Amino acid sequence: MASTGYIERVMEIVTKRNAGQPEFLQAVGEVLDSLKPVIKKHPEYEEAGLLERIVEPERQILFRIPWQDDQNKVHVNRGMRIQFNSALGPYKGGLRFHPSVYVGIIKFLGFEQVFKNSLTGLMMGGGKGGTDFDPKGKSDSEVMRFCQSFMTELYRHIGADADVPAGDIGVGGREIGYMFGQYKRITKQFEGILTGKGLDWGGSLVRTEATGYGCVYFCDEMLKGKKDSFEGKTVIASGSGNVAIYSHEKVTQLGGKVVAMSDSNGYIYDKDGINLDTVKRLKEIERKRIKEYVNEHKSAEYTEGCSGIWNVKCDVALPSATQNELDGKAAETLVKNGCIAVAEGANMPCTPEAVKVFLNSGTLYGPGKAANAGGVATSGLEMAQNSQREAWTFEEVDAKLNKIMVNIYKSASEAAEEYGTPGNLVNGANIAGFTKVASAMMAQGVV
Ligand code: NDP
Ligand code: 2IT
Repeated sequence: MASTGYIERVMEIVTKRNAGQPEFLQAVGEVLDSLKPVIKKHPEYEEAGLLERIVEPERQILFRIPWQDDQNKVHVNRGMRIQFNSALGPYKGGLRFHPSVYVGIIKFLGFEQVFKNSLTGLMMGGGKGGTDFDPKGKSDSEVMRFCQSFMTELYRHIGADADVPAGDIGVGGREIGYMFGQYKRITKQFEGILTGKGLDWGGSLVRTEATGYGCVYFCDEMLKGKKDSFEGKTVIASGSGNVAIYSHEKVTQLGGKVVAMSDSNGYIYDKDGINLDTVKRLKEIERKRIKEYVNEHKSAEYTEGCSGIWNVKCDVALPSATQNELDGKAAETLVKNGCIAVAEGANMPCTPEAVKVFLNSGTLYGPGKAANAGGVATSGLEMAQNSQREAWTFEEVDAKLNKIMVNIYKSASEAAEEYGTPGNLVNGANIAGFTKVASAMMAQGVV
């Protein structure tokens, strides 16, 4: 028998040890809460100190990133890579470049990544990295010099079979290219040490689209469970970055209409459906603000402030910008307006209060570690292609991505059912992700 209060005791340790890191405590608290029935079934986990180990990163690397702007002024940012858990494979997870980045955010993301990667069924451990550098308003040369300085330290900690970073907020194809070039220059090795690479030099087709497409595939599975589909649905996809853009693309292909998108300044609403070509050009090429959209589309309105987006009436919400962007009040508004499904494109975009509202109201709710796992899954497929020195077709990768998302939905639903909370994909995803990592850690001894 596991002694009563094991989970609570572990949470106490985590709270004490990680004071001042609310996002990390939020992510750990949610997972531990789901694990109660699993711990009851596996008393041996307590003796093995399994939870104490799983909540502590294996390694945390912090470093200085000095770089010079176009006026030769020197700036110093802080870089970090958190290698959270390698029970299932090399550390894998993105790099975030955003001024809000500090250890607590990267730790929450690394912790989530461990279970997300497990859910994909591919052999990947979990990690995350980043910096408080803000790429907004910087020239290409400044971003290049920054990326080179970042990699000048990071290169010694990563490797195709050790740790394979990728993109996240503020890191896309441009940044991955600059970092890959610097790694190659320092080590003279052309290796798959990053994913999200360009298609001509080792990248995988569908990686750019993967998180958004995967999130919509996942949501489609939730809808199918209710004999429903995206056909004719009105959809909000918050954010206007990589995840929001490709969610929009797939929703549209499946017969839905995305009417609202945002950035950190505000949101646009277009009742006719947002024109994706305009958003792609503004965001991917010109790197402009979303409010510029209304200059080109008279049917659209712009509202200052991004949190107002949840007041827009919709059938399906895909929060795809950042953590805690959708709170309890926003969730109540969505439910009141008839929203039937929420799938998290972003990591932890819904606050715990919002999650409660969705679960209690019977709204279909797909948590990020399940719904947005398509990005890292396709990174795993990129690693497989790199190892084989092969490149698969778009159709091949897309079919594999779809199958992975269907499987994630299936294993989360089945685990939810098996452990007594049918339909609760929060519990289901946490349990299904955890059990694989836990049994690997048990087999690998106290490390
Ligand atoms: P991008 O940098 O491409 O886009 C981020 C979008 O979110 C932008 O529109 C940005 O607006 C907005 N945003 C970022 N921070 C904030 C903030 N603090 N408040 C309000 N809006 C904000 O990033 P991605 O699309 O890649 O990532 C979005 C989310 O998806 C993140 O949570 C990420 O962790 C998650 N994710 C990404 C994956 C991927 O493969 N890229 C995989 C799985 C999850 P602005 O331009 O104004 O900053
Ligand atoms: O949060 C995530 O899963 C990502 N940013 C993608 C990570 C990856 O390694 O592709």
